[in-house]
Amino acid sequence: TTEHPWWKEAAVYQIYPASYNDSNDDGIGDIPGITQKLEYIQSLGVDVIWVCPMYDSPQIDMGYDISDYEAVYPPYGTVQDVEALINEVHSRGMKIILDLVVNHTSDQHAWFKESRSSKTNPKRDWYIWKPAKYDSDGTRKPPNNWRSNFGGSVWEWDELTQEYYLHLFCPEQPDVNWENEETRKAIYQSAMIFWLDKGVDGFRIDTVNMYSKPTGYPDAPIKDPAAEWQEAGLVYCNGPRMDEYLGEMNAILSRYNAMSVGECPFTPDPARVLGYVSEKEARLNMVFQFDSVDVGMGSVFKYMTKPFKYTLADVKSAIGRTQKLIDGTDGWTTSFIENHDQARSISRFGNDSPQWRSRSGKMLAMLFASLSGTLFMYQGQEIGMINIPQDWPIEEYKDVDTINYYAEVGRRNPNDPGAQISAKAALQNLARDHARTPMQWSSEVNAGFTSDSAKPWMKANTSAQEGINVADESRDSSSVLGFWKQMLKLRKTYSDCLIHGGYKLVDGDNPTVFSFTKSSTAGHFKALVICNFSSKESELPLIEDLDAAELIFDNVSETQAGARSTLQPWEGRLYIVK
Ligand code: TEU
Ligand code: CA
Repeated sequence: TTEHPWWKEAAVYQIYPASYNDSNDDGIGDIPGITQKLEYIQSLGVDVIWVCPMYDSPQIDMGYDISDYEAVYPPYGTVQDVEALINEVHSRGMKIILDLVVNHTSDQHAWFKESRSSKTNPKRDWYIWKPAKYDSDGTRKPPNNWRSNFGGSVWEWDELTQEYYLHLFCPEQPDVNWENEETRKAIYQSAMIFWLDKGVDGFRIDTVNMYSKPTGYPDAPIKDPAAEWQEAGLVYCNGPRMDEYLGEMNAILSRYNAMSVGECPFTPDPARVLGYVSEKEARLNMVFQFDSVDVGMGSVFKYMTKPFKYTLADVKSAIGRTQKLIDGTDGWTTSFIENHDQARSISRFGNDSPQWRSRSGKMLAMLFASLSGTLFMYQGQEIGMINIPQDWPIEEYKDVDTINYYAEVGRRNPNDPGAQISAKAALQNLARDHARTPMQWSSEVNAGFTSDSAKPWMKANTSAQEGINVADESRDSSSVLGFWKQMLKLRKTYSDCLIHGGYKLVDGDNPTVFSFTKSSTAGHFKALVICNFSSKESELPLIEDLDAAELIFDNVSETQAGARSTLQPWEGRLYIVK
């Protein structure tokens, strides 16, 4: 057998600290709460945990605004708690990666406080400061028309020093100036080496392609003529010095044999992606491409989905693009459909009605656990968690992106109350909040995330009382949870085709059935996966390989199966073809 680096066959389980497990009943999840659940996590069959930002932070963007890389947000615990978590994970033979957020810091980071204090401060150049532009009538304008990821301009005016600073996300998240070598060294030391020395096994690297900004900061093309600020991701991502910066980071990571997975938005060009993940280029081990999670999103604003529509063909081509990345190349890819920035996959791509949610959740598990690359699962996905109930008022949504978007729609349509109603409908499908409700451990009021009398920071989804919780699903091997465990085992058993194999779409034009094969690298056998993306029966497609295929896994029980030439609603089948 071929030797593979440890991170290729690993299944990674992502944890959102605020919402995982509250060990001291203050309503906020915490690090000791994660440590308490390691036995459960290991029982899933995953190898690595990825912990979302637990660093000290004013929490404007749930910890993606870091005020001190070397401290832990007090409600989550202490540096000692993280050290204990690292040790516990390692003693179980698992690994742990942290979130590395270094495109920006919090505006409360000591570096930014100094930088903004005066134009002559030694750290002035650690962030991106630019003078104003002026209209012919003397109106002050920012340097360009870029829209921030969370709405408004990316430029914030600073009264004290009379300049703008850049923030691709919230104004409280100023972008670091990566052109300054001293700044880069400080980042590497504080955000990376500090934690690598404590034994972490790598990083999920936030917005990894935004560090190098385009020369001259050109305006973005006008996509939305009515808007003041334009979506500019394609302009500011993948700037000219990206490869150089990632080379520097990789030199550090390699010293520790640490893994890296970069978040890579706004990068439609596969050649550019391959440049990041090619083994020879030694930049990143792998990235998260956005093809699959962007399916069904608006092209100007992601929430503009009126009506919320996509076709199975969109799903097929998105998955095809990320799978092709390893086709005859020295690159590596990832398989994922959920994370803390995405609504729940059953609600988006399956059917979350009581009748079909378990079946469609299992089908999605089969699909994504059969794709090549390193597999990433998000907390709650393993029990088939679904979106927030439709009748929750907007006030229950807490994400800054949600709140800003909803307010912006109101501001831009003052005489049209319908605008906010459709904004709410879009958010019901796509808001990041859906991923952030507390993990559902039991059917108790707060889903067992915190005590019944505590007030969780986000309300628990009432689906916990409808059987979607760890306690109930652990007792039932036919649950989504039981299915994921079996699927993760099969993924290892058939790693040659499921993790490393070559992906080939079959019966590509079928509008309701998604079928593909995964050929083992050694070429002896292949896997055939057939998924019915419909709440109706579909005909089993006529696929040549089926003649020699052995059905090894199915999400429909024998009693429900019916005629084998008919696919049941949301049925998923996994065959091995010898
Ligand atoms: O996300 C960056 C990103 O590009 C998006 O997925 C982002 O969520 C979207 O543009 C918002 O509409 C990363 C983190 O995953 C996210 O949680 C942070 O908010 C963001 O970076 C800023 O650090
Ligand atoms: Ca707590």
